This record gives sequence, C-alpha cells and structure tokens, in this order.
Amino acid sequence: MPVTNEEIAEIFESMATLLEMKGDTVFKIRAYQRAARTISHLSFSLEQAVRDEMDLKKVPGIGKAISEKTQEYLETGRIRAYDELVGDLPDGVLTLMSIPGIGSKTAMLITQELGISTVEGIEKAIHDGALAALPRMGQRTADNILRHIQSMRTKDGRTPIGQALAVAEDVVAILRGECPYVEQLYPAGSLRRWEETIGDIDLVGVAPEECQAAVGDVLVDLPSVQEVLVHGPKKTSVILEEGIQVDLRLGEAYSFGAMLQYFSGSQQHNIRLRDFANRKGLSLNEYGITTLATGDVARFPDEESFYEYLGLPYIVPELRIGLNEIDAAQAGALPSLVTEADLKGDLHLHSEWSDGRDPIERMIEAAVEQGYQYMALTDHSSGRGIANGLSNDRLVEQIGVLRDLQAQYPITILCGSEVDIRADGALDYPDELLAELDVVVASVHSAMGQDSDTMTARIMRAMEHPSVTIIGHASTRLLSHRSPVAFDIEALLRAARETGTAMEINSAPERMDLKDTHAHRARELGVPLAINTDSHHFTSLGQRRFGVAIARRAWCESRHILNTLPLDQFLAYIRTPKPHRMEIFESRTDVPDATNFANPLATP
Ligand code: DGT
Ligand code: CA
Ligand code: CA
Ligand code: ZN
Repeated sequence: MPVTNEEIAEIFESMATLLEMKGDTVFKIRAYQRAARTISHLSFSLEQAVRDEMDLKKVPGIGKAISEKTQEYLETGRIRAYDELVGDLPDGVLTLMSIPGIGSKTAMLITQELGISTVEGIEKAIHDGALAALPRMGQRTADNILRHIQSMRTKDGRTPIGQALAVAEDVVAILRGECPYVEQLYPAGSLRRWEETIGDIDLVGVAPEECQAAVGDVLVDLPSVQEVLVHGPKKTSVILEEGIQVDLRLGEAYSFGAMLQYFSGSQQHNIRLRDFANRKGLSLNEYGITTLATGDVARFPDEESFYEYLGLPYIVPELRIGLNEIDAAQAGALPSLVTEADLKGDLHLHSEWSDGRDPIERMIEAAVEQGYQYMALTDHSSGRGIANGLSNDRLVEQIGVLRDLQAQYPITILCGSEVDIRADGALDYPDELLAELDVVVASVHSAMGQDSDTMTARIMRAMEHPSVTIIGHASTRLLSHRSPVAFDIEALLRAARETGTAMEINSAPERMDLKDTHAHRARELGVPLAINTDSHHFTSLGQRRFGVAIARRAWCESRHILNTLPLDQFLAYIRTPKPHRMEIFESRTDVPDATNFANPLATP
C-alpha cells in the first residue's frame, strides 16, 4: 500500500492537536500544523521523494524534526513520538474525538469533568442534560453531537444486566401468557448468574413434547423480533430490535435439572464440574448424568438432585464462576449467602427536593412497603448544580420536615445526605451541619478524570471525616456509559476498615458499584458493605436485587452487610463514633443460622 501525502499530513495534524491538549509550546504546535498544511498541498509524493533520496528539509515548512518523523513513518509505519502522545491521553479521549462535532478540547473537558470515555456515555450525558451544562456547550451543540452519534452507531456486543433482565422478563411473561402449557421457564446463562453484562439471553423451559415447537413459534412471531437465527422444535434463536439475542430451549420435566444446570454455566464451572464427575466415573451432559462403567443415565427434575447425585451440596448460580466453588462445596464451606429478605433498611434514597422524581412521603411509603425497619433520605448537596442539590438552609429545613413526618410512619426515618466529595476531598457541607445528620453517604460526582493517587487520597480524606457513614458508588462507573475512576481499591478498602467507614454496593443496575470482585475483597478485609438502591423514583427500591446479587457473587453472608442490622443495633452503630462502631458491626447477634439458597430469578 502506498503511503499518501494526506495520510502523513493527518498524522501531523493529530500531533498538533495532541500537543495542544498537552499544553505544549505554541511554536511546536504551529510547526506541526504548518507541516501538515504544506504536505497536503505538495505536488509530488513524499514517499517517492524519500525513495529518491531527496532532502525533505529543502521543502519550505518542513524542518529537521518533521523530516525525520516522515522518514520514520515511511520506514516503520509508526511515529514513536505520536504513540507516546496518544499513550499519555486519558482513557477514551480519542474515542470521543472520533465523534464528529467533538474536538480535542471538548473531548478533554468531557473526560475530565464527566469521566465519560465511551460513545454511549456521551449519549447518556446528552439525554440527562449533563453535556449541555458544560461550559461553552449548550443544548444545540449537544443535540448536534447526538445526531452524529446516531448516524455512526454500531452495536457493541454485550448488554448491561438491567436492560437484559427487563427484556428477558418481558419475553418470559409473553411466552407464559400465550403458552399456558409451559410449566417452567427461566433465564439461564449469564443472566441467571447475575453477570454485569449479558452476551445473549438464554431461556430454558419445560413443556409437553408435542407443544414445544409452538413455544418457539410464539417467540419468532413477537413484534420486536428483527431476525430469526434458528427455528427448530427444541431450540429457537432470535435477535430482537434492541440487538439482543434470545436463545430458547425446551425440554421435559423429568430431565429439566440437567438442562437448567448445563445452560446456566458458567462454561468454566461446567468444565470443572465435568472433571470432578469424570474422576467419579460419571459423565455430564444436558440430559443427565451417565455412569461410564454401565452406560446407565440418571435423570433429574431439578438442579438440587443433580448436584446431590454428584455428592455435592447445591451451588447457587451466582457462585458458579469456575474458581473454587466446587472445592468449597466439597468441603462443606459454601457461605449462607445474604438474601433480599435480610435487608432491614435502604440508606440511599432521593426525593424531589434534589433530583429525585417523587415527594418525600412517597419514598417513605415505598420503604415501608419493602418491609424495612429504617430508611435514610439522602438528597444531593448543593455542589451539584445539575442535581438541584440542597443548600445549607434547605437541608436544615428538610431535617425539620423529616422529624415532623416521623410520627406518621411505622418506620424509622433517618436524616441523611448524599454529600459531594469535592476535588480536594473536602465535603460540600460544613462540619456542624453534617454532624446533625444520622447517615452521610459521601460520593464523587465531579473531576472524575483525576489520577489514581489524587482520587485515592481524595476519597480517603472523606473517609477520615467523623460524619461520613458510607462511601457511595465508589468507582462512579456507569455500565457501558462511563469507565470507573482510577483508584487504588486495596488502599481504599483498608482505609475504610481503619476509619470505620462502610462501602456502598450501589444496586442501580447501570452502576453495580462496588462490583463483585471489589465487594469480595471488602468482605475479606472486614469492611461493612451497605446495599443501597440510590432510588430517584419510588418504584426503584426493588432494584436492591441487583445489589444483593453483587453481594452474593462476593460470597457475602448477612453478617457482612451493614443494613441487615436490626434497628436497635443499626442505631447503636451510627451513634458510636468511628472507628469504634466497628465493634458493633463485628459482634453481631442477629445472624440467622440457615439461609434460603433460592435464587430470586428462579422463583416463579
Ligand atoms: P454470555 O451469553 O456471553 O453472557 O454468557 P453465557 O454464560 O450465558 O454463555 P452462552 O450463552 O454462550 O451459553 C450459556 C451456557 O451454556 C453457558 O454458560 C454454559 C453452556 N454452554 C454453552 N456452550 C457450551 C460449551 O461449548 N461447553 C460447555 N461446557 N458449556 C457450554
Ligand atoms: Ca447467554
Ligand atoms: Ca446463548
Ligand atoms: Zn444518589
């Protein structure tokens, strides 16, 4: 492939842009811009000129540096100086710059202020107004960018669990409605294991053999089906409008256990389980368990009997990762995982006083309906212009309102705030006001582009504040929208333990933050974990199931979760100064002996 002058000019143009972003000297920036312009207007091919051993420095506008880099590019296909400049950029800046209408300055501003590094993230920020609120942006520019994105849209592989589960539940409801002979029908695969993102939706079900094909017929006839991949008697595969694939498989009730187990995965878990079975002279497949010596096949109506036949206790889908769960099962060391029913309160709720959609009363009623003993209202602090944060005066007023409302409700209403952790780690309210609150969730909402050391120190400073109860959504990631901030999770979790600060598992399905592996480490270190919904709407409290799933994937029992404490112990906890409150968390007397293993997804 010949190298064109345009190609070379473009690289120097990019270098000028990158140097500008880096804040390099105007002189250097201009030199690259001039070179780019000169090269794109040359009447001869640079490649040919170099081959002819012409001295490029003779060309006006091309100096020594440009000449050498041109040769380097023609010889090696790269320019090291360019690669280094790209390497220095924050994540995602180049991605953002690939969107027409977003230049280097805007891309930097967006990554630094909003922490956004993906096209989807920009889209979200346009929809919620955050982009238009940036300096020199405005609604019209934001709308233009959105149009560009929509025209360049390509589908990336995986779907966040919140979206996939909603689609799966809709499809299951329709199939059940149209096919009354279907006995069982569950999501399997990554969805049943509560992975953060889902490659495709696997549905497995039971129907009498003569009716199985009809279920597939209903699936392919759904109005949202865009493409049919497979349409057979036992298996049907379609792609829905949203770009999500659905695989449906049907089997018989007497062997459904093996089928559900097989298609629930993970593939790694199944491989390890198969090795385990092989050593016992058994072979596994989706129909049952074969004794190799005799060829006899055992059938299982449910997964419990399947695992039991292998000499193992039941392993819940969330634990089927393929790491050490089979060893733990064999040793009788599986945890009694926390369940939704263990939660006694929600400690992160918003009302219309800040950026929530509903009145305080509605949020309280929703907490009562969850059966909670306590709840904390935590509207935003004022630093967040776009979230309609509460000024000092309005927070004082809200505390009064909450104290007045208490008499009307059979739930303990705790006064709280989701207070901004400013760029330097200071909090958004004065200490005296924070000390008035029962529960303080401290979160990062700005300057998300800080480097790891700065961000870690910033959050640690908030942890050291005596009034901070919980660090909210520590990584600030939005699944497929915004990358996590850079931080040292180990240092943060150790600081949380030392200061007596809880870490939030934010259940909002677009957040899932802490994520499972971080929650796992938090549990190991003895850090209290609070499973909150961060609800901005009274219907969102049920999203706790996503947070509970993270905790379960992190091998958490009820005793590892702060808001499973009964009211009296929780009040004692928050009223005891940090870090001594840890003693209350650690001396739990309420932990039940046995835990219900049922996967919430698998319960009809
Ligand atoms: P995904 O869809 O990428 O989010 O992940 P999964 O786990 O849902 O994977 P999927 O949909 O390809 O297959 C569903 C389950 O079926 C998988 O977890 C285990 C089982 N399975 C599928 N293909 C194989 C295979 O080739 N070997 C084994 N051992 N299991 C398989
Ligand atoms: Ca799947
Ligand atoms: Ca699949
Ligand atoms: Zn919040």
